[in-house]
Amino acid sequence: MRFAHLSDSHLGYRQFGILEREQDFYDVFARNIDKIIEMDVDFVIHSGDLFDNNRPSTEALLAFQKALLRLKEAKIPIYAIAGNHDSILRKDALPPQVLFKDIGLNLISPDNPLYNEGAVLICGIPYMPSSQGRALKERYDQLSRIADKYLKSILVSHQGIDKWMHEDTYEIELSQMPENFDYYAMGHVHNYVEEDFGKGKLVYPGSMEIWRNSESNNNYREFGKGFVVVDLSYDTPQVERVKIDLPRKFYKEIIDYNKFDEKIHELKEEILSLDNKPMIDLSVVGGDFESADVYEAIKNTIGEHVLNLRPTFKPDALLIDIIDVDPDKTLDPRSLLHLKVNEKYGREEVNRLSVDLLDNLSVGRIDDAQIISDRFYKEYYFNDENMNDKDLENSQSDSLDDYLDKNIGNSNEESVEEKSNSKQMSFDDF
Ligand SMILES: [Mn+2]
Repeated sequence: MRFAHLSDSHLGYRQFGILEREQDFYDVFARNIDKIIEMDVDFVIHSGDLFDNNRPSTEALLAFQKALLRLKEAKIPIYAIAGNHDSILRKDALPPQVLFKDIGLNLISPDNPLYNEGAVLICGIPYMPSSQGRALKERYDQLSRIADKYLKSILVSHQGIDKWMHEDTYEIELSQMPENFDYYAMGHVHNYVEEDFGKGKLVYPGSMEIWRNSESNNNYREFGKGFVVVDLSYDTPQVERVKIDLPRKFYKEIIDYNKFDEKIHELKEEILSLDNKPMIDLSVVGGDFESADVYEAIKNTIGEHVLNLRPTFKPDALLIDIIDVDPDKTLDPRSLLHLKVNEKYGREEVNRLSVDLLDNLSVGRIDDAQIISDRFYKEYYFNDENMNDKDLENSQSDSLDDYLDKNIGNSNEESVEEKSNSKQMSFDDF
């Protein structure tokens, strides 16, 4: 039994507001689907961030509809979960994926977390923010108990695991993951990851396109972008990386000002040989020059042959030791916030809450931020031990739906007011 595993297609993303970049993401997605059909797999798993946001444009919806209909024609079923980009936390709100259920999308959701493909269990949970890490762990364990009853099982999940995430921006530690699945079909990390884990393999296929410039990195040069094909007929799943060419080249060039004329013309020659206009990150360093003059010279030489040009200038006068600073790290607002909140409160769950709130509030997801706050409050301030024990006793594997329903919550949960007197901590603890 062979299946294709892909993730993080981010349909609808328009990098730097450039229309061609939006189209690139659609083209790449179609190329991945072409190749999957050509390889004649038994089914497909998509591990989240199918769309770049939870209100996709018609173009983005159409790009997926086309792919889905082609898979359907080829009689290849597809299973998918929602990622952090394309999920809606409010309980009764409908995620965009729902539009495709009637034409064949098997959506793995809190209401339908379990599927069978032949004798193989396919199960999972949509993205959960890091402030709900404890609940996430419980849900993994629940699915793990169900997997025990199957000969082969696949866990589908869109989460950051500590080993592959920046500092503290993960939701779960590798050591907390259940170990009895044959294959961990992960999404969220945009680099390619293939790891022996538990009984089998854990794979992040990575993003399908370069979603942030920083993804044009060593991992990309080594593994490319694309998907994997997994063969489950062996004791340990066999994983084959399938690279899909991107429509556009990314350059990250550093030019010594003393060789500027020579280098910029070499670059121009190379660019002219490409089919599509590239994206260019260009730093001019060293020497004595005016940034504005060099900028003019760059624009006049290659400006009309590139899709996007991001120049930086570091003449001798500015070359202190800024070159060693990793801008992704030090200026990442999530890391900064995490750091600051940690200095003030020193509590990991509060750090995580702050980052979750930033992620949602900064893109206008007010409702989701409210839900995250409510859940956090319930998890850490109404943590009634009796109730939790009872929940766990009652959670038979066949009542997973009820269990998830109860735990994933329901913003108007019964007992908030009743229990408000039995709290264990107060907000003053912050
Ligand atoms: Mn993603």
